[in-house]
Amino acid sequence: MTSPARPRLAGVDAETFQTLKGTVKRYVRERLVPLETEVEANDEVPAAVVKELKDLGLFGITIPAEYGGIGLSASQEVDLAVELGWTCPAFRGVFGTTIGIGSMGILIDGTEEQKQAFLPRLAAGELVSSFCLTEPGSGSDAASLQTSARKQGDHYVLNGTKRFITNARRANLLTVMARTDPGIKGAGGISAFLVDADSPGISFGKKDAKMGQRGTVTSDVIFEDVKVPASRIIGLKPGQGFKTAMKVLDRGRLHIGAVCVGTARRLIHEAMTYSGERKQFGAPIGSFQLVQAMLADSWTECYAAEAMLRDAAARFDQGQAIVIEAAAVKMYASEMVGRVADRAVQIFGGAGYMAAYPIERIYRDVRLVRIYEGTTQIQQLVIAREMRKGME
Ligand code: COS
Repeated sequence: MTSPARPRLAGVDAETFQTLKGTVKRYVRERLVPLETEVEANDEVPAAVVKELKDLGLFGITIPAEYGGIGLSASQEVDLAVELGWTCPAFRGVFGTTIGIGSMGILIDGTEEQKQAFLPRLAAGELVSSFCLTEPGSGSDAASLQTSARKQGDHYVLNGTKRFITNARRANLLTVMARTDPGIKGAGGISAFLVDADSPGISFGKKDAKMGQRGTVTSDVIFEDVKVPASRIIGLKPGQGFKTAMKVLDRGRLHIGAVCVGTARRLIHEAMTYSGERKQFGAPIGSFQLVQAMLADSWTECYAAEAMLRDAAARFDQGQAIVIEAAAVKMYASEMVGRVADRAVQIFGGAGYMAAYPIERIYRDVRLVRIYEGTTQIQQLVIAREMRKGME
């Protein structure tokens, strides 16, 4: 079901990685966790933290060293993302689109000139990037997108609206999927453009108010007669943009799976601590078997997701195509963390419903992961499609 797709990805040496991971783990737990209440209250990540994240090199973790990044393998990237999943999503969100969906299109399908032009600045955190696929009328059915790119001489003119775009208001560089061939209704008519966010004709909707994930920033992006040079089509190949987007999402789905594992670990940690302290019927509630069953189920499901994640990332590093594995990891890990969050609320009881404890926030935050970067139902379709290919 899998075939060679890319060169192998070696990543950095084990010692360098362990040092980086240790630093990130300490930073998350000692610096970021104490800021969670502030981020929730202000709906904003402090500017000092944004600078620290840059200084740590986190904007460049997925970009190869030859383009100025750290160049982690997928296995190392997910390992780090598990650590980042321990705290609220707003912190990872600051650089999440830059290391993932916002830059991977250039890395996967860009020309050498495009890589040289953008990747070093993205890795340094000088450029923040964002991925503009979703539209008001096209979410799961991404191939039906309507944003148009009309060719005029040596440039294109973009018109349309993108919706729920993470970090658009913070971005300097937008990867925009637009229809260059109106005669082709589906995927084949779409191209991926690298667009400067300050181009004349681009405006941004107001920051979306959301159920959770406070401190992350999403908004509409509106394109009105935006001129983009033809040289800004990723790979200089019109009609390939949908495939580029799908490849980008494959790796992105591994990353999301890793964040889910990290958040599930945090939930289990909180539930274990609370169930050891909270007494009812004269004993800590963690001594009761019905509570233990919830904890055991959560640990087991988290372990299963982690095993899938590490297997899929290792396959990616070996150069295999991981379309089916990435969809399975994203689906299982996001559903898993939803169940773990629900059990954590149950274990905390009334306190789990109160904003004074972190569980209530995490419960709301994780609801999104079953939806973004492809809903569970889309992952099911992808898995079934790939399974059927195997039968042919
Ligand atoms: N890697 C490379 N190519 C891929 C691919 C992948 N992972 N997935 C699809 N393709 C290619 C297909 O091989 C096909 O190529 P050909 O036309 O040469 O045969 C082309 O892309 C179209 O694929 P398909 O026919 O499967 O497209 P569909 O319109 O049926 O849509 C789904 C497929 C539904 C899976 C896709 O639209 C999707 O992933 N939707 C969810 C989008 C999403 O995740 N949005 C979240 C917001 S972005 S953060």
